[in-house]
Amino acid sequence: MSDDKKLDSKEILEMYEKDPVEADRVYLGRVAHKDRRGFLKGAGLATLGGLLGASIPFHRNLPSGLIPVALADNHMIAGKDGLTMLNDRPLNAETPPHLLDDAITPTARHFIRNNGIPPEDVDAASWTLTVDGLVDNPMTMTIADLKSKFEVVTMALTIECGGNGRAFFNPPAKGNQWTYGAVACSNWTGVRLKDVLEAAGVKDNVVYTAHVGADDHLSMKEGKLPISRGMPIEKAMTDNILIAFEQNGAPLHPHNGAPLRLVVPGWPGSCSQKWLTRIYLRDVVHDGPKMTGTAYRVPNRPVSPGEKVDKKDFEIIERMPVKSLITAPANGAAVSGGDVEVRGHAWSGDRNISEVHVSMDFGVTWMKAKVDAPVNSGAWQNFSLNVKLPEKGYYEIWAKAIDDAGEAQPHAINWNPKGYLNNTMHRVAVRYV
Ligand SMILES: Nc1nc2c(c(=O)[nH]1)N[C@H]1C(S)=C(S)[C@@H](COP(=O)(O)O)O[C@H]1N2
Ligand SMILES: [Mo]
Repeated sequence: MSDDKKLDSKEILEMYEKDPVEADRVYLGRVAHKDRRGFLKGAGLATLGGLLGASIPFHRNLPSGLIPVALADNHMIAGKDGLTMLNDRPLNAETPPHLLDDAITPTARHFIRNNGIPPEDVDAASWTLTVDGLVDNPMTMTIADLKSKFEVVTMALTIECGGNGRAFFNPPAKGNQWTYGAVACSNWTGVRLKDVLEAAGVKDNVVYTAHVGADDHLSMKEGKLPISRGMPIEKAMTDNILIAFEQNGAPLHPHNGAPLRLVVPGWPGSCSQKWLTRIYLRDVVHDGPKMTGTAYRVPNRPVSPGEKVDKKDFEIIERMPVKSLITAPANGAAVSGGDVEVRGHAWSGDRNISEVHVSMDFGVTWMKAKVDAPVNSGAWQNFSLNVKLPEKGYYEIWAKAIDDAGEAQPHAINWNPKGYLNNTMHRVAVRYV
C-alpha cells in the first residue's frame, strides 16, 4: 500500500505545509541544494508526473519545497475532476452542472457525500456482505460469491443527495451547502438486491431493511456508525436496486463506496449505503444513525420559511421529487451566435419524465424540449432543444420538468428546516455577444 500512500494528495499537502523540504525528500526523493533547486529524478519525477497527469518539461527549474500549484489546489481529489469541495472532513464535493453534461456520469464527475471517514486499505477479494436479521437463511458472501450466485446486471441509475439545492434556502439550513451538483447517473454493475433478499428468504413480519457500511464515525469511536439507513421492504424488492461492485466498468471509486455499495435510484442518496458490509431485515422501521429525529425527514405538511416544527411532525423522505438540470450552456456562457443548444437531464423518483419545458424570456413563454426515454428504469432522462436568441443581450435559460404523474417543478422553494428536496427550476445566464 505504500505506493498508494504516496499518491494521497491530502497527505502530501499537509506534509508540504509542515516541512516542504522534508516533503520533497519523502515524496519526490529530491534533496535540496544550496541554490534551492534540487533535481527531480527517476521515481520522484514519475510520482509527481503521475499526480499531475502529465510530464513536466521544465522539471529541472522547479524549486525545492515548492509544491506544484496544481497540487496545492485543495479542490483536487485523486480520481475526481472539477468537483467543488464543500467540506474536507467529512469529504463532500459536488459537480458544477456543465460538467454533468454526459448522458452517463463519468466516475471522475460523480459527486461525493461522506458522513464519516471511509475505510482505508480496502481489500475487495476478502470483502464480505452479510445478510441477516429476519431472514430464513442468514448468509455471508464475498463479492465473488455474489457474482457466481446471482445474475450480474449493469444499469444507469440516478443518485441524488436529499440535501441537493440546500444552498438556496432562506432562512438558510445547516449542513453542506449543495447547489446543483449532488446528483449523478453512472453505470453501475452488480446484483439485484431483490434477488439476494429472495435467496435469504424474507420473513413475513419484515417491514424495513437496515444497511451497514465500513466507514468510521468522525469521532473515530470504535463501532460507532456515521450513518445506517434503510427502506420499506416493498421498495427493497423493486427490480432496479443494485448491490454494486463496478462503477462505469471499473471498480468503484474509493469515495463512492469501494468495493461494494447499494444503489437505490430515485430515493435520497443516503439510502445507497457505501462500503456495504451488512443488510439486516427488521420488523420495525429502522432507527439507525440518520434515520431518526430530523435527519432525512421533512415536515408532514407545508410550513412557512423559518417556521419551527415539532419533531413529531417530521416524516421520512421517500421518493425524490421531479427535477431537471441544465448542463449546456454553462451558467454565464457568452455565445457569439444566437443559436444555442440547451441540454440537460430530468428525473423524478420512481416515475418517468413526460415533458421538459424551456424558457428564454423569464418564464413568460415555454418551448417543449425533446426528451429521451430513460435507458432503463432509475436512469435520468436527457433533454435537448435548439433555442434562437432574438438579439444580442442577457438571457436566462430556465427549465421545468413534468413527470408522468403530472407533478411539475415549482418556482419557489418548498422550505423545510433541514434544507431537503429543493427541486425548483434551474436557471442559467447566457450572454449573446
Ligand atoms: N457508508 C456510507 N454510505 C453512504 C454515505 C455515508 O456517509 N456512508 N452517504 C450517503 C449519502 S447522504 C449520499 S447522498 C450518497 C452519496 O453517494 P456518493 O458519495 O457516491 O455520491 O451516499 C450515501 N451512502
Ligand atoms: Mo445525502
